[in-house]
Amino acid sequence: MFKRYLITSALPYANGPVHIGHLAGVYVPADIYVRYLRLRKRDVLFIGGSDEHGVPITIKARQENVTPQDVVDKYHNIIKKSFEEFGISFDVYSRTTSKVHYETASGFFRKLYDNNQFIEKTTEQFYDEEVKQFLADRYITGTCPVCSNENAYGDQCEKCGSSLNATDLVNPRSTLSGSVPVLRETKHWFLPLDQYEGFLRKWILEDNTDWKANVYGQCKSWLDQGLQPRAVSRDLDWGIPVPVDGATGKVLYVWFDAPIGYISATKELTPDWEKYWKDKESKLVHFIGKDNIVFHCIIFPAMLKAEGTYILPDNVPANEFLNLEGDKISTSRNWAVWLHEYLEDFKGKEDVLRYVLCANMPETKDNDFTWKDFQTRNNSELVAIFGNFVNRALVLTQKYFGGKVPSSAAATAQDLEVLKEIDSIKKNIEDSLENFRFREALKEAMNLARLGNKYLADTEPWKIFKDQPEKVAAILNISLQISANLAILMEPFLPFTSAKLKAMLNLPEINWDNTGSNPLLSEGHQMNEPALLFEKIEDTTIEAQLNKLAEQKKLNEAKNAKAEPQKSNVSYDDFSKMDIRIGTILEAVKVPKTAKLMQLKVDTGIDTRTIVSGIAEFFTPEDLIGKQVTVLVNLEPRAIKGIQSQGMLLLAEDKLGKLILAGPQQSTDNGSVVR
Ligand code: B3M
Ligand code: ZN
Repeated sequence: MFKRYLITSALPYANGPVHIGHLAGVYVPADIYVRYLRLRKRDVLFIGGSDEHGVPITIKARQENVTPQDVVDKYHNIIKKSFEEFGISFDVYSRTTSKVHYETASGFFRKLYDNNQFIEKTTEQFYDEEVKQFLADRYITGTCPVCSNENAYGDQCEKCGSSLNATDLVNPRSTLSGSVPVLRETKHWFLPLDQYEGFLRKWILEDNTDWKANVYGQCKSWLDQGLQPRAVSRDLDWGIPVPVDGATGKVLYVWFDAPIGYISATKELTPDWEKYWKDKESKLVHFIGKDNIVFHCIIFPAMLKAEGTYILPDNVPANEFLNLEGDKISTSRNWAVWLHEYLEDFKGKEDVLRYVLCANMPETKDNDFTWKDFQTRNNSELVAIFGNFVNRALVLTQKYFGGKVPSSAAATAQDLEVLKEIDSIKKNIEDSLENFRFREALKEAMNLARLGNKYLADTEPWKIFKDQPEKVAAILNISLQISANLAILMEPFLPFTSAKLKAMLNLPEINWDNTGSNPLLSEGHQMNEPALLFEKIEDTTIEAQLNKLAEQKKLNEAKNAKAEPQKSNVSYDDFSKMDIRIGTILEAVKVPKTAKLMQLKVDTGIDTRTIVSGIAEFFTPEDLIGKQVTVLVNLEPRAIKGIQSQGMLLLAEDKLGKLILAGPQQSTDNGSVVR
């Protein structure tokens, strides 16, 4: 067994808030694992922080028209706060723009440089002549040479996970100007990964055969393709300057500095950091998503090996991706459930999301999050099983025994059998958690609630109290022992619920190791008033979330929709038959008993006339009165709902079918002819 644990979770780019995909992939499993280790009294540090360098940040800064520093300040704070509220229990949540990180990352580079671990090479790299800038990483896209994904980045294809050099891309394009880039010479420092191939093959393929199949498989395929030297510097103005002479305008590659961020954050946390990073008796585990595997299993270990004084990760339990309602989560398409929004919409229901994301965790394959499943898991698992069981046990104890734990003296062998089952369930949870099988662990923990629920349903203590109060005492005693075990064994998964339950049980401080069939609550122990642990989630709540997504889908479709094709030509004569004028709307009232019709009085400069128009869905009378509009005045008059309409307003219809008042740019005399 290891003496201590160092648990890291991928540093999210501070270019946007975090969403359920990040949570299910990285932070929920990491937090469960860490909470479990803490409960077992292991020496553990949980490291997190924001990744604040690299092109993802500068791209966002350009989009928002602010500085990169503004971007990282904004999102670092949003991310940090929402992690806290969601109960992700970091020992430190740092950031890679911190002073200690600059020093640590520079020092790391400098040591490798001084020991001649880099190759200094002048190579040709893509350059955008329009914006006069080298195109690092995400500044360039093109077709992935491995999987033909047309939107691969200069350093990585997110579709197949390949790590790329920009010059590998087919049909490269600048994301800054859209132009075809040219090649220009520039000097950079390369980590000769090819020289580490032998070491990596042995370390991963022979010594780490216990890694998850998805992780091991990806590593093997990279190693089998052969490793190339990787540039660890970039021509960018945002990042940690390359700490050597003659490197003006060059910064460390973000994937060089970011993993060192784990070390910097540990330094920030404790002066004892070296114990965790350099002692063979420490177990280092990286929680990441599958798109980060190459960086954590190949490149960072090679860096650590080159440096020479650090331990290597013992495991890298990467998860696959979570989809949302059958579609890939995407920040640019805003197709996501954002954590900070969830926390607003579902106050006090942090554990529901933790539960659903764990139950549905993409451990071995991509999985789908749906709001319907979220509701079902809440209503028919958390409420109907866990909540219902605990509530019945506590309410009945309150009712029959004034909230004092009753005597188990009358327990039969059968009753005690139920208690015994806790031991095997606990053992299963431990085995699953130690091996990063979180879904299975949660299922086992829920089995304990199921066991209790079934026990009460089978014994029906509410029916026999009058005749057999001692028997009821024993049943409730056992049910309360199960509840107390649930309070501890569920804590890694549902920390907020566990705290509530502990308070209701008035549970003394109990270690994980004391849980099991030995009673946790002694006879006569006074408990507090029970309250519901979970509440039902109504259809309307789910519909609101689904509507929000449907709106987003519409917007995305509209963004992609092309403008209507041009109609066939008309002669000038035909056109000049139309008499189009500028007019002012004087009055507007909705036509009663219709949804769409508005009756308008318009000053056309020629006269004041009535026009009936199908615009009431989009405007209130106040939006219209006093506005100048374009009017087709010689349209054949006709009666609409019994009102004589003389002419037609000309409005623009956007891609979503919404009408827009698009009148003259400048106010002018009514009656002015439009031609
Ligand atoms: N920021 C990539 C990501 O957010 C990257 C992880 C760094 S971990 C050292 O997926
Ligand atoms: Zn690819």
